[in-house]
Amino acid sequence: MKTASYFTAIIALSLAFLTGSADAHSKKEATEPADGAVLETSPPTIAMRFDMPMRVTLISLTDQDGAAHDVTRTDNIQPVSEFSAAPPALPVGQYKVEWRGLADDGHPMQGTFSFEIAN
Ligand SMILES: [Cu+2]
Repeated sequence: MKTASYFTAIIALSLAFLTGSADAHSKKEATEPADGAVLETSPPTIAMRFDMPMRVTLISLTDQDGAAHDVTRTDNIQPVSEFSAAPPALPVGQYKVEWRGLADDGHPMQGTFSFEIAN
């Protein structure tokens, strides 16, 4: 029956949203610095932890003026569960990290997080 399967699908989808198990990927990756963090000094590391190996294809660090700051990555663009890169010494300001990647299951993923360095 078409109607029944439709409702079954709706219920399955609702449950999946409630439990968060629909997607193999967590919606919020753990990051370093944490999203919204206010730091007193330039962070030694920019890092993201993934729930499955991720080939990070792009990482960018920009400040409040939109200026890009190059980070030094060590992953050789290989799939990693924990990506980390070293930023240069950053002055006081607001920063945004944007990344794109390809998950082990072939899904393209992306994310952003922000932090601030204050006096
Ligand atoms: Cu996936």
